[in-house]
Amino acid sequence: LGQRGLMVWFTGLSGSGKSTIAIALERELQKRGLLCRILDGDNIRSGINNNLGFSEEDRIENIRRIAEVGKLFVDTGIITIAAFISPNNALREMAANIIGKNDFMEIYVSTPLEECERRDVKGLYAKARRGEIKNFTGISAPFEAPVHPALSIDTSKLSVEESVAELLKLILPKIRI
Ligand code: GGZ
Repeated sequence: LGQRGLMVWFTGLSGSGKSTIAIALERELQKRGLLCRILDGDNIRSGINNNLGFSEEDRIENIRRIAEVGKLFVDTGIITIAAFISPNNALREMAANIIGKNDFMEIYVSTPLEECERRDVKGLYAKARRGEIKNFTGISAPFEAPVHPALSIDTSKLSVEESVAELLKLILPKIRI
């Protein structure tokens, strides 16, 4: 295959830019002939995890299954990009332990809550403020910032292109065999 597998794990609030950066990163990796795969709400919460909601318990099971599936991809040699809120250190620690810490790179998309709420692309923050969505991360459920992420990306300060350039600097040296 000519590459090593790696889990690039994005954590951050809803609307912080995780998926946007993941897609741009995927494009740049593919341009370099590298095999990669995005795991996100669109392909996980709609399928394998369609029986899960947003209680603490369900978020644990959500992340556990994502990590187990992700491990299969990583062990196949695929650069796997996960974009989930994964709102606390214990959840991300569980994912890292399942995948293996050597193959796990934690990226914090640190865009401030005020900016995520200002964007409110899907109108979810407004709904959460009105009480129409319960346990909404950042509003009525906690988000714990990572302690030692490999990289922090604040999309209110950094463009998508700049963010991807920073990511490539970290990722490319790790996946050469
Ligand atoms: C957080 C929620 C919630 C609640 C629905 N809290 O911006 P989005 O819409 O597309 O991304 C959010 C997504 C979060 O799912 P994750 O699997 O990433 O979360 S976790 O890692 O915590 O399990 C949001 C939508 O689902 N959404 N209700 N209550 N986000």
